[in-house]
Amino acid sequence: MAMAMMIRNAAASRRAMTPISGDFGGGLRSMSSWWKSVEPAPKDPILGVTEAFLADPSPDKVNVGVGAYRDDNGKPVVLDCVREAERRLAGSTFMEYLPMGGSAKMVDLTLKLAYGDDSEFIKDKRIAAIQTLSGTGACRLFADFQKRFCPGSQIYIPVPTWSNHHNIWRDAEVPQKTYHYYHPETKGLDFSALMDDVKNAPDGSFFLLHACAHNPTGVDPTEEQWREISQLFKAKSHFAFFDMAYQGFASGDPARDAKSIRIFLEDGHHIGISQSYAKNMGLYGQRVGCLSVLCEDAKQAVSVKSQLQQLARPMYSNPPLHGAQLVSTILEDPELKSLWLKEVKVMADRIIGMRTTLRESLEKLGSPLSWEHVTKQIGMFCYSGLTPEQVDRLTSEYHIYMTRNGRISMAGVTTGNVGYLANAIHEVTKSS
Ligand code: KET
Repeated sequence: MAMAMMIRNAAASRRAMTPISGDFGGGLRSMSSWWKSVEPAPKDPILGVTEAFLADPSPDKVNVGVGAYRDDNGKPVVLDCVREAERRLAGSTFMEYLPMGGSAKMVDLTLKLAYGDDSEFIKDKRIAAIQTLSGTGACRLFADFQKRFCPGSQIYIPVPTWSNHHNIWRDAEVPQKTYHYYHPETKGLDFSALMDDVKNAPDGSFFLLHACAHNPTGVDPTEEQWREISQLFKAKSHFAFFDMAYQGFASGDPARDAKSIRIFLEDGHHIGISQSYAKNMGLYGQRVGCLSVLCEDAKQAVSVKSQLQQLARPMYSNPPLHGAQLVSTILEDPELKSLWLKEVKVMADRIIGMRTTLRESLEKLGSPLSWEHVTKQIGMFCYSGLTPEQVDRLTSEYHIYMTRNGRISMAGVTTGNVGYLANAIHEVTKSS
């Protein structure tokens, strides 16, 4: 179902992007006809939900669409460590351009979170890394890099995945293949099908992996399964590109959430990583993240970094300053860093608590369905199993907004709305 939707969306996007044909050679043309054949683009399956939510005047409305953390009063959160960093930066008059690769300090501190504080790869300068426009920018830059330097290659993407992954590699003109990931009946990982797809892909293929807190399913491989995946990748000489947008949101501990990456590093893979501070530092609109590629040696890393910068230069020249300053201020001060780690844990724990309450509420209402997966899944999202039609009813009858694939952003569930949400879910599912 979700796959069919994705394919329909992709087809609609292609239609909407059909270029204008006509005489562009200086021939006569009325001014009004320039964009005549431009059709409205299809709504984004995630950000379009926020637009619809904002347009709804109902006082009961609930937004569990976009993956953005809210406190228990449903309010956006600015972390205390960020407030303190803001205070320390207040009055800073440095407004110069950052280099094309962004803040070297921020990048170094960010690499430690992914590769480990004592990583030999960092010490040996084997990692080519630049600051990016958050996680989306990191994925896109990698996709462009892949296209430029491995022009015939394709990318294997899990089913399902974050919808924007498809747009990113499509716009970078890298052909996409999919691999099995989620098993709708067990609502868990389809490990054997995943391994078959990894095995059957041509040697040396590119794979996109969610490092932790898989979006939208909330289902991650176990540590043992990651080890098996890594071994098979090795046997097949595949390239692993990790999208790590939720480091800290799976377990509450960023180091633990990097386990998949550390396993691949132990096994000697040369991986790529996208990191984002949108969620785990609440810096959504600051657009701060990092792209890194582990290279064979320091010399290769210099070349790769220079090429990443070369891709950034004509696109946005250099990344924004303020978010990078905030991240550096927090991570370079041990006290602020430990405050951040505490706050990440508080966010993760609130979500875990809401999972329990949502499941219990549905059970108390006498739901005939099993809601075990609500508490089994991890990270920001619950892949509820609601059908697109049931989601439509939730929106039209209860003003509850979520993506049509049934994904609930648990970060938007609060003590105040969980009962209302459970009741509405029960109403639309009880006869199924
Ligand atoms: N990767 C994944 C897996 C992801 O879920 C997101 C954001 C990103 C990357 C990019 O985040 P950035 O803000 O560029 O660092 N996901 C949420 C928001 C969105 O769709 O843009 C979401 O799924 O709701």
